[in-house]
Amino acid sequence: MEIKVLQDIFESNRNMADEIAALLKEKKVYMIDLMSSPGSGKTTITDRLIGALKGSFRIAVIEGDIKTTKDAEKLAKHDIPIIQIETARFSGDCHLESSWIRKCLDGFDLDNLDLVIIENIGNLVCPAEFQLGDDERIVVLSVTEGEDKPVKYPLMFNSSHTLLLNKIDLLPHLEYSMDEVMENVRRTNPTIVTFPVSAKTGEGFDAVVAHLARRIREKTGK
Ligand SMILES: Nc1nc2c(ncn2[C@@H]2O[C@H](COP(=O)(O)OP(=O)(O)OP(=O)(O)O)[C@@H](O)[C@H]2O)c(=O)[nH]1
Ligand SMILES: [Mg+2]
Repeated sequence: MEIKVLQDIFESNRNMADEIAALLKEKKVYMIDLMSSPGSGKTTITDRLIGALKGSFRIAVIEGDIKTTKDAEKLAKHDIPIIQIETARFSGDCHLESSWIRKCLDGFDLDNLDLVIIENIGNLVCPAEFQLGDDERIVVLSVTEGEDKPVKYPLMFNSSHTLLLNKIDLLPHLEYSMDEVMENVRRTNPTIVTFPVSAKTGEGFDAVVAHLARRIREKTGK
C-alpha cells in the first residue's frame, strides 16, 4: 500500500512534467532546472547567467526555497519576472514539484519569454527525483564540497545533463583533485557536459553562456 502511494506521487508528478514539456514546446520556451546542495552557488550563477543572456533572450525565474524571498530579492535588480516558491507556506518540502511549476508558468506571459530558469531548493537528493518538464537539468557542485559527491549522490549526477563545477577561484586554498572529481563524475554519468567555473570571478562562463545560447536558439528558433 505504501509503495503504491509513492508510485502515485511520482506518476502524477511525471504526468504534469510531461504536460509542462508539451506547453513549453508549443510556446518555444527553454527551461532549466538548476540544482545543488545549499550554498553551492545557484543564485550567484543565476545572477551571472541573467546578466549574460538578457540582451539576447527574454528571461523569467522561478526561485525555490523553504523559507524567505532572499534569492528573489538578489535577482530583482535585473527587472525580469520572478516568482518565489516558499514551501514552508504549505508543505515545507525540500524539493520542487511539477504542479507548482505549472502554477508559476501560469503567472508568466509565455508568449513573451524565451527562457525560464528554475532555482531548485538547496538539496542534493530529493530534487533529482522530481521531473519538472524542463529541457536541461544543471547540477552545480562547488569544489568546497569534496571530490566524492558524484558517487555518493549518484541520482543527482546521472539524471543531470550538465555539471557546473563552481568556486574554482578557491582551488589554490584547497587540497582538491580535479582528476579525482572528474573520474567520479565520469563513473556516475559518462555523458554529462562539464564546465569548471567561478561565479565569483566569471571564469569559465563564456563557454557556459555559449552552450546555453546555442540550446535556447535551437528551441526558440531565435
Ligand atoms: N569564492 C566563491 N564564492 C562563491 C562562488 N559562487 C558563490 N559563492 C558564494 O557562496 C555563497 C553561496 O552562494 P549562493 O549563490 O547563495 O548559493 P545557493 O546555491 O544559491 O544557496 P541556496 O539557495 O541557499 O541553496 C555566497 O556567499 C556566494 O557569494 C564562487 O564561484 N566562488
Ligand atoms: Mg540560492
